Amino acid sequence: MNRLAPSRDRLRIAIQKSGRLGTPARELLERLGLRFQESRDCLFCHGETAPIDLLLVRDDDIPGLIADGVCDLGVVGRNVLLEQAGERSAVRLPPAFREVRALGFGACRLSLAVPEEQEWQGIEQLAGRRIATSYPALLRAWMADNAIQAEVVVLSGSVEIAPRLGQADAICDLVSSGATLAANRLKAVGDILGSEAVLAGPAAPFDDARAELADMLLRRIDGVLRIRDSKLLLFQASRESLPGLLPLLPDAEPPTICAIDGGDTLALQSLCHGAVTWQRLEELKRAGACGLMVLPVERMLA
Ligand code: PRT
Ligand code: ZN
Repeated sequence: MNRLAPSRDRLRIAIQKSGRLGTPARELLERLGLRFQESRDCLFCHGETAPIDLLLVRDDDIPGLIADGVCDLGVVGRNVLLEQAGERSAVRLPPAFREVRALGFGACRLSLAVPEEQEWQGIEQLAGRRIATSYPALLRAWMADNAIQAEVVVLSGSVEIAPRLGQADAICDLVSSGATLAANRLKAVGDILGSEAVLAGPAAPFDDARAELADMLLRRIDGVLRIRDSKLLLFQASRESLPGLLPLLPDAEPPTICAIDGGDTLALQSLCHGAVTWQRLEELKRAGACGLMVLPVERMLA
């Protein structure tokens, strides 16, 4: 049952109110050209630039809000989305949400870790042990896939401290830099999921005006993702140095080339998707490029 009547001609996106994904999700929406009316404690922000409204919530609520039709799309960690999908399937509920796009921020891993001093020979060592986690559905699915029978100790937080408190022999928790594991004298021994922020949507497609709005949003997201780390590289070179230069362009689209100075000198411009480092510029210079310039790409419409 929907708790709020869904508005069929406006799209509603949920993002984390605070926490790790809140700010990057807002920055993404801003880059998509979306602005919202805001008041400080407001959880619902009316869209000013498009019929797309914003809901500010806890990340754990996002999959359920999509399942209930309260919101249409949400930005949430893949770990949360898949955990809740696993919980639904364990009680034989049909799939209600799915990952629509990986968004390239909030990267982390759901990892298994054991005390540093423990010798590690392989995952068989986990058999019969207690593993503490906040992600029981994902852990159980991984255990089933790997034929490991262990006791799952479900904790809602402070998972890393469980081995030292004698609550568990190993843990399964999110890791990004690894500093928290190290601070708790644990070592990662394997990943069960690679995660990042994703755009989540309902399992079934929209059948009203929201379909077009969602398509428009996805086109803009794809444009933003495509140019996220892209740079425009401009330089000049002689015609004969061209074959040596082209392989050095970092993950580049075919360059636009103009002949100048009567044809012997070329002016090149190339959209590079890889990092254009100082080192790479120096390599290009050694291979004959001059007047090298790297420019940020603001918007692109293919
Ligand atoms: O309040 P609300 O319920 O909305 O937020 P929350 O506290 O439940 O979530 P939050 O903001 O901590 O995380 C939101 C999402 O960010 C997660 O679901 C992940 O998808 C993603 N993310 C990315 C992370 C991390 N990196 C991360 N490092 N989420 C949590 N951590 C924690 C981890 O649990 C561990 O305690 O950070 C610690 C480890 O970090 P390192 O850098 O020391 O390895
Ligand atoms: Zn949460």
